Amino acid sequence: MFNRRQMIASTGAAAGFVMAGGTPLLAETVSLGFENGDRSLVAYPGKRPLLQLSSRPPQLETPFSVFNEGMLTPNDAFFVRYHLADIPTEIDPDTFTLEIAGTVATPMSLSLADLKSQFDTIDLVAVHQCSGNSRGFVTPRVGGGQAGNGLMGNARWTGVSLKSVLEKAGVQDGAIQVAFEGLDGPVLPDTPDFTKSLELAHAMDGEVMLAWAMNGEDLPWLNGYPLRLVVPGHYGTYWVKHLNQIIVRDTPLDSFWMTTAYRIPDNSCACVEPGTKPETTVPIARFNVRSFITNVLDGAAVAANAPLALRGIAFDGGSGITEVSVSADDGKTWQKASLGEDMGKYAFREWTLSMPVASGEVSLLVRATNANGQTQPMQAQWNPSGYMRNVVETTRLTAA
Ligand SMILES: Nc1nc2c(c(=O)[nH]1)N[C@H]1C(S)=C(S)[C@@H](COP(=O)(O)O)O[C@H]1N2
Ligand SMILES: [Mo]
Repeated sequence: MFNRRQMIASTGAAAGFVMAGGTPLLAETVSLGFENGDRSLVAYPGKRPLLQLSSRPPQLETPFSVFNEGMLTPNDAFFVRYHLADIPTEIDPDTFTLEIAGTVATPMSLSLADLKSQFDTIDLVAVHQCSGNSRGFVTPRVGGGQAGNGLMGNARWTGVSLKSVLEKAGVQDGAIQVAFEGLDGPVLPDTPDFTKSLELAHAMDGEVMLAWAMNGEDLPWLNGYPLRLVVPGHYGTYWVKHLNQIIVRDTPLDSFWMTTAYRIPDNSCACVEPGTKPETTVPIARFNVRSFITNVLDGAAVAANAPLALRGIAFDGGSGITEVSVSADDGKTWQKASLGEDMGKYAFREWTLSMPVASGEVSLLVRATNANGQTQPMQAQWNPSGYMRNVVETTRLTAA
């Protein structure tokens, strides 16, 4: 383990990220199942070997088998995504401060100890998912990190509500947005710093959190130690890591990361005709509905004409999953799965189903529905950034 003050013993800039006292473990190559989807498993500080999408900045994907380990994604297997390569390598939790400024009555500087002692601690299980999760499966292909289905995870987050902190600072008339910045930054001067904003009402909803713990432990370094924003039900781009600055604004944040990146077509499917550009866009917001089989992987061989035990996960943007069904006949008939423990409307919902499969090549489809009646499309939808993929997943099996 690295000590709390210093994460990395030595990093030559060119060498990138090197674990204290060692070199990254290059164990094996894994195929994610699409063109150019071969990834090395690489171990970073605080992480087991994960699928490396890039090293500068570190982008690590969770191997899909992890989602069969339980409903909470282990900290050492949780995905990692950064935009900018100058990530903090040393943070002293005793001197770290969070600054609250802008359109507030009392600008403040809060230590971790202040946050832990001056506000009510809250706890929430919530899925965290990158907008570009599953982008590697998008056809026609789009630019950006070619990810499999591992840029998601479910954790118990502990911290304080952003509302309670903003109330203490006293939001003033004229405030319309709240902006968030972390300790990481660009390497080149022309690259825009990573900064995001939420509308004031969203920031004040009592659910958006400043979290210091994940699954009962300090945040892993690469997941935003010592403090990050948690925006339940909303895509990961808003979950600012190493959060050290909150600015209440009386004008909309004019940041590349709000006005150009992370925008989706302004329609109900967030989609356009493949290969075309949307006329108008809006900032990406809530997760759509997704479901996966986790215990039987694409390409598996199974026994025919015997009950096949299926298990998986489903989630949505916070209305809650009400139904998961599986079809073995291209969607003509569906069998309802049993839903597992309800860990809250933002969490992974486990499902199980035992169904016999006929011999031969079998395709299993899995589809979830949420409390708003929203479900998953049978045909993949497309947008130029490859965001929000949520087509009904197909698992192909050979039953003999
Ligand atoms: N400071 C900082 N916060 C950030 C980012 C970043 O590049 N820098 N990336 C965002 C994006 S796009 C995602 S998907 C999540 C990834 O969080 P994780 O690395 O903990 O999985 O962090 C978000 N917060
Ligand atoms: Mo992301």
